[in-house]
Amino acid sequence: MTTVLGTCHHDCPDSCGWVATVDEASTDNAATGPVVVKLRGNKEHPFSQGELCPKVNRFIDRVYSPDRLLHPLVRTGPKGSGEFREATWDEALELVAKRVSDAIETHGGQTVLPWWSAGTQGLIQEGALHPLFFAKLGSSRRTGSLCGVTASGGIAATYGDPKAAEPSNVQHSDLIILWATNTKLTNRHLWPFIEKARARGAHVITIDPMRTATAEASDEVIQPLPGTDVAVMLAMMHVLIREGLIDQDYVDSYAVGFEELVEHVTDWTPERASAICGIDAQQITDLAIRYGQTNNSFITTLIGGEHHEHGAMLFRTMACLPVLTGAWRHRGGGLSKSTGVWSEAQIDFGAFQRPNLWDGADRRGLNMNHLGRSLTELSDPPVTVLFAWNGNPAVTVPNSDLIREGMLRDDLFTVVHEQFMTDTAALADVIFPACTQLEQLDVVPSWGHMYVGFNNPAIPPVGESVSNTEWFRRLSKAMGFTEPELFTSDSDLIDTALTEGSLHGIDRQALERDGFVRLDVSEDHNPYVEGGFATPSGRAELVSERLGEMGQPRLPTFIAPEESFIGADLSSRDAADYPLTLTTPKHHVRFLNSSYSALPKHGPPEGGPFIELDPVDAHKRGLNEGDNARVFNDRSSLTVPVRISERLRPGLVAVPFGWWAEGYEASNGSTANALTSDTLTDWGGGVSYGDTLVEVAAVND
Ligand SMILES: Nc1nc2c(c(=O)[nH]1)N[C@H]1C(S)=C(S)[C@@H](COP(=O)(O)OP(=O)(O)OC[C@H]3O[C@@H](n4cnc5c(=O)[nH]c(N)nc54)[C@H](O)[C@@H]3O)O[C@H]1N2
Ligand SMILES: Nc1nc2c(c(=O)[nH]1)N[C@H]1C(S)=C(S)[C@@H](COP(=O)(O)OP(=O)(O)OC[C@H]3O[C@@H](n4cnc5c(=O)[nH]c(N)nc54)[C@H](O)[C@@H]3O)O[C@H]1N2
Ligand code: SF4
Ligand SMILES: [Mo]
Repeated sequence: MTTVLGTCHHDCPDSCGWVATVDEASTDNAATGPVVVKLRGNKEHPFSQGELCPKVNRFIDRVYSPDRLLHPLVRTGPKGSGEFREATWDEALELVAKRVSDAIETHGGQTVLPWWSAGTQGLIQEGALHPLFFAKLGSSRRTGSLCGVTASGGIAATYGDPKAAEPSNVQHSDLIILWATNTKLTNRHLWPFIEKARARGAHVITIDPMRTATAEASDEVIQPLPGTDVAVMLAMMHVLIREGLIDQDYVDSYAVGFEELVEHVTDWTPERASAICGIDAQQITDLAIRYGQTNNSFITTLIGGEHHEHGAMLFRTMACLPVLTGAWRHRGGGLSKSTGVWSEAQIDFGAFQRPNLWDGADRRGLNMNHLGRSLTELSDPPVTVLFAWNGNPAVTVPNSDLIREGMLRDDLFTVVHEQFMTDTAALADVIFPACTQLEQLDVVPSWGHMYVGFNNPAIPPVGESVSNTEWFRRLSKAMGFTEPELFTSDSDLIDTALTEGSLHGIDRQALERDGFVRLDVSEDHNPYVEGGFATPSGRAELVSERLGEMGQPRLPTFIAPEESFIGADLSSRDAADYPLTLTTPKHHVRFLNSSYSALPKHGPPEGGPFIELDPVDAHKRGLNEGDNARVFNDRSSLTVPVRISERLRPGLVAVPFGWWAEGYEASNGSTANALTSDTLTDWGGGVSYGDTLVEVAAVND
């Protein structure tokens, strides 16, 4: 037996360190060669501290699942029939090279669309080689983001860049606000740091429209309607000013626009906000006073708030709060969000973009959230080749019936690289088998803490699967490309990003030996103790001329999303076709987005998809617990069992996201995201899953 240090690759803030135990001599598994017999958390890892999670505790089941794709597959039946035959790598590559070359000859390079997500968020397996390969093809470019860029863009509007506090600093705080984040589910290894603060008497408030597991574990819960937080924040500002709770010295020294902001929020009384966000004016006043009276108040947030039409504005406004109270001055004070920007400052992600490989011509950008539109609406040129890997867009991207419609086009050639026959893979023409994190080399930058992880492969690739980088090397060879950069080895790719460019002391040897290293940031580092904002003025911008130039409000401003009843006469709700707001949250402890939902020890114990609604809404529609209901809007319709609870409020319903179509009892390919809105966010290129209206009706059969 040997042990191998690695790091979880999932798109999860915790980036846990792990230890794989490998039986070099095992013969009791279908896989040839060494077998991983145990995977546990690395006790030395300072953030995850030896624990993994209910998803990854069973990662070995995933690696050796009988459903794993182990050989290239070529479609034999009609599109979407799921009928494939095994092919050799050579045959499959040759087919792809021919179809791609023909398409480019007919329509030009931009007919090719690459779509990837963060199935692995490792440095090289997510980021390397594909930029070169698609630049060489002259393809369309993937733009936008499913996750994170809107939040970062919002914070950057106020601070100049998205830098905020190290999340574990929460342990030193006396007032913790978990704002639009479900820590206990999505960021579980941060919770012990919150408990540390609590043991010293810290008060924990969760602000979330849904009474989540995190809300249940908090001291106080505030449930605004989704998409209304900016109104709450403006009223908080009003109260902070009225009650003299501004740190005037901090504001005068390190911010711009205070006078204009004071004027702007004069009318934003808690009563006004209350009418929009549906929480008591007194609750908003109490929140503001508690926030203003606590020196080291700490707001923890991640991504939940960005999935709205005005998601960036939410983060831009939130970033003003710790400036106004001067919380940034104090240990345990400030705000934390994803920490990706810290790794980006110390690892040279740009090293993977070699601009010399293409002629510098502009290539059209297509937002990844608009995959369905890109496949069904473009003509100049149409998308006739889709490469999809490292993600499951047929399930995870909004307005997904349109994606399915596009992927069913006979004149579209789709190439997928996957570990499993996902809903996306099932719509492909050619599928290549992908390996898992236990089979590949990588470095894992974290977006939830300050440690960079290393991932040593524990075993060789299972079956004929290959890593993303090896897939691109093989595709480049099949296309007849010869530039040496396209064939860089994994180890050299890592060196490229760690040693070229802007690295500040990430020592690869230490990384490989220990499994992680800390970024060059001290543990008590607080980025804005003495201002130092990255804006042109060097100050936090309560008023932002840059936003004005982008056509956005210069000041924090509440704007109701278009697909909502917010700000509308609520009696109009009764007459509307789609009177209910739908949220489609991450809900299941055994899923990571749509990953794991089809595995037998993960999916079935979660019990299947459902619609959760308030007794008031249920009874209005004659629905009882366990009944089947239809949830529908103009985009799609789903049939799911009813769960009645008081975790939401009247007018707000939830369908958990993550199940593939086969998880629904009756589905012709639709999943929760068939219903969701693909309206883009105000800035940042994200999308507003959370601003979706539906109606729910009993199914009479
Ligand atoms: N178990 C598990 N863990 C995960 C994931 C998973 O799928 N499963 N996914 C990972 C990924 S990719 C990410 S990005 C992170 C996300 O981590 P989080 O941002 O913590 O998670 P979300 O569930 O996206 O959103 C958090 C909460 O925001 C609330 N919310 C939605 N709209 C609003 C609003 O307008 N106002 C307020 N105040 N709250 C709102 C939702 O009800 C939800 O409970 O989690 C990661 N961790
Ligand atoms: N309604 C709704 N929709 C949402 C969200 C929500 O809260 N509600 N959350 C959004 C968020 S925050 C995110 S980040 C996205 C996530 O969306 P996706 O990134 O599409 O997430 P997954 O469904 O986990 O798909 C990852 C896929 O990558 C594959 N994979 C894993 N490792 C590798 C690898 O090394 N190589 C290759 N080729 N494949 C690999 C896995 O098998 C899996 O099928 O979903 C978004 N969609
Ligand atoms: S999914 Fe997240 S919590 Fe689970 S092991 Fe991976 S990094 Fe840790
Ligand atoms: Mo995400």
